[in-house]
Amino acid sequence: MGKKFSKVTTSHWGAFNVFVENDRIVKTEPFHADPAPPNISKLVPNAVYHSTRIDQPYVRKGWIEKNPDTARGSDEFIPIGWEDAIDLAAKELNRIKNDYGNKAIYGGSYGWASAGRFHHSQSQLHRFLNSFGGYVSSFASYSTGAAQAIIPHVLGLNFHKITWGEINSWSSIGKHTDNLIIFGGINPKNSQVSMGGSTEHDVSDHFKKFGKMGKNLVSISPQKDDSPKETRWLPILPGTDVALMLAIAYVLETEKLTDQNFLNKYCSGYELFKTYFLGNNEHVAKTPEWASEITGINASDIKNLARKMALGRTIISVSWSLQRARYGEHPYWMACVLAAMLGQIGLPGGGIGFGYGAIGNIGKTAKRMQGPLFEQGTNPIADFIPVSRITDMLLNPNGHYNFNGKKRIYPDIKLVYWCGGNPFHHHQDLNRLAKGWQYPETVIVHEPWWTATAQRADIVFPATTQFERSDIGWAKGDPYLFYMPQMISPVGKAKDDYDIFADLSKKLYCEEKFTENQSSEEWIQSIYDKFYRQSKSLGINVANLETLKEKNFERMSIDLDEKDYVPFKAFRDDPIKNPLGTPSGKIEIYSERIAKFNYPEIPGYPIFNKPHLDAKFPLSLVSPQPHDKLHSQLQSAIEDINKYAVLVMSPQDARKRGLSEGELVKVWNSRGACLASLEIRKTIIQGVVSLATGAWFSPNADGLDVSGNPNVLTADTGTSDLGQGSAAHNIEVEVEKYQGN
Ligand SMILES: Nc1nc2c(c(=O)[nH]1)N[C@H]1C(S)=C(S)[C@@H](COP(=O)(O)OP(=O)(O)OC[C@H]3O[C@@H](n4cnc5c(=O)[nH]c(N)nc54)[C@H](O)[C@@H]3O)O[C@H]1N2
Ligand SMILES: Nc1nc2c(c(=O)[nH]1)N[C@H]1C(S)=C(S)[C@@H](COP(=O)(O)OP(=O)(O)OC[C@H]3O[C@@H](n4cnc5c(=O)[nH]c(N)nc54)[C@H](O)[C@@H]3O)O[C@H]1N2
Ligand SMILES: [Mo]
Repeated sequence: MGKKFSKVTTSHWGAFNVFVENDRIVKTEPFHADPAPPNISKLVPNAVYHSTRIDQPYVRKGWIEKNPDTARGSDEFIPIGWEDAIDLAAKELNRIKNDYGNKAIYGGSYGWASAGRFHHSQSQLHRFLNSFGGYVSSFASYSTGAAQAIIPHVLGLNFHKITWGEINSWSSIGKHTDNLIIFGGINPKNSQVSMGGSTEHDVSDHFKKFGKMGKNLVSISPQKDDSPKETRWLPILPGTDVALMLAIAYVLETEKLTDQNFLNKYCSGYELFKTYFLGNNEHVAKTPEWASEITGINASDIKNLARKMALGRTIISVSWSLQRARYGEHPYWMACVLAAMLGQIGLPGGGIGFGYGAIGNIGKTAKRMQGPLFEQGTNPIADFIPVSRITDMLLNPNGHYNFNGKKRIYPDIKLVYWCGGNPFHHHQDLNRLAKGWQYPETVIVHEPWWTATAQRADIVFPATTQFERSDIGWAKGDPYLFYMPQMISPVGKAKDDYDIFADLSKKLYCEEKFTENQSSEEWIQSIYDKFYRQSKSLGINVANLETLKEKNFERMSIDLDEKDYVPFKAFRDDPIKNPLGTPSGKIEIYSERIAKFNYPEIPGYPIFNKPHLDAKFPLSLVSPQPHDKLHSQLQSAIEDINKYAVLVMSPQDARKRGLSEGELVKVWNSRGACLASLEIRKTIIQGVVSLATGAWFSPNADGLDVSGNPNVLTADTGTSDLGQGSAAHNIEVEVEKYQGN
């Protein structure tokens, strides 16, 4: 590969041109059809050859020497050859299987890895472990754990069916919506990213248009820049949105602005719920004055907002961040209740919307189709954990826990296998994870880079990046199709995940099952052919693989702009013939089923639970997604530009603490401490600080995380016993000037 060329590839943050000279990526340039190309791609040339790339397989010294005085995270690594590494891992997998069974292998392996339909790390690992007899898996995601649990109880359908189906498109909002009431923001910064890629980044453009049309766009969030500048900012303290929503309900009910017909015909339990928010012997009335104290929003602003919402066509948009916090089920449930009170569910441009902006392709109008897929096979082991309960599982083998009405038991895990994720960036309370992580006998990790997780493995396999292999690029909701050509030879001795698993499966006598005697190229051809035939049968014309290889990419004709889909229309038209999948067939404002679970934090209807803030740590920390990268990916290239993570604080809070712009600060609470550089901004509400996710956890000798990872501070509790989702936002902290070197 000595020549000079440029080709297009795609990534989770979209498509870009890659320029190669003498087998080396020299630069990237934006994709011509992307109106707002992310800067993230510019990091690629540095990151791919960065000194943090893993050059060959490694084994942890204390593990191979069976030295109990060593620990993961503070040990040395010994380089070993590929053959020895495969041998070692195969022997270990066999030993664990023989001694404990496959139920002792955790392969949940959460993580985004890279775009590309065949070299999809999760599918690769899961197919391999299925071929080997199975593994303990994980349920739901860090993104939407609580939502996935609560929405089926309230609306009777799978949360993903809303995200990718029962949702108003941007075009429908443009045509029909008067009031877009946004909780937690709709941020073009976040919509840069979508699983598998978003090619035309258009969220800013939609807002420019909506602004010109004079729509009422309200952004209720602790940070002004959570939404585009066309919105009006209503600052709110994190974790208090349900109080605001309850007060809106109070105004709607007491001022007779509810759609009583809708509530009677399509909902169950409103009368019971009313006694909670109107107040009785047991419960205080949820008046605007009551909510004002809690949220920091004026009572008169709350009243005006409620009245305005009842006037025109209204969408209540709730970001995923609101449910990624303790009690995160409630804002989602309460948003459904408010939308039901307004009676616009099932009308064009009305109702609810979850996750606009969180993921670039939400709200796009491209036809939903089945993409090219590398089949994972079936898992003979039924056991799973809610994905973010990993530390609980490792610290409490055979321990009991509640989840969505069931009493469950944690498995006893002896081997952890991770491929394509970075838990030592993404999990909450990393110091606690570091303790749990010592429990298994063996940890195997595939990674291109020496991330915080690779540094805590026993066997480390160096994986190729997406630029070092060919693949197919396709994403839900995106009209583009890519052939992602191999750009460069593998860096160092890296191998594709597929080839690593193929070599392992040979040693483990499950090669037939895993590879079906096909090479990567043959798999790409066969999964593409299947996709090609499926698309044809749906009347969608796509190029065959040979043509796609030549063209590099194509835009499919799958836009549905003209025919705006109206979510929940069938239910609205005939609720008897088309009931919801809830026990009552209706929208459940009160859920008998949830009430029977007997979880104090989530009775049979949505309630406001006070966030547990500690007077010693008066600031509330939010930890949003980074604007300049994807999670923790390309982090080493970022650190070459900005050495420290950035903490955003209000001028009032900075003044109170005598802190100034650009200063190094220590952010801390009872769980940990990290270092960050201070940015003082009027765009954040007083009492709240913001530190983006994505650093590679690096505690120094004093336990201070110098990388600036907010997860040394976050709490490792589930959202509730119902969802057990990750509760990352709204954490109590204090900030002070950093006194060390
Ligand atoms: N405090 C706080 N924490 C959070 C969140 C929050 O809001 N606040 N958000 C959470 C959410 S929503 C998410 S989705 C998670 C994200 O957490 P992760 O998905 O774990 O984050 P990534 O950095 O994308 O991790 C992917 C890893 O895969 C590696 N990789 C890339 N390509 C390949 C490949 O081909 N093969 C292999 N083997 N590896 C590859 C990358 O180098 C990277 O280390 O973080 C969660 N953590
Ligand atoms: N550039 C970039 N984009 C990404 C990603 C990335 O890594 N980089 N990751 C992607 C992934 S995996 C996901 S899941 C999505 C996540 O998308 P979201 O969950 O929507 O995004 P977050 O960035 O976690 O949070 C958005 C904002 O919510 C606000 N917020 C926090 N708590 C509260 C609250 O209690 N009330 C209110 N009203 N607001 C609150 C914070 O100010 C925060 O800035 O983003 C995706 N987009
Ligand atoms: Mo996510």
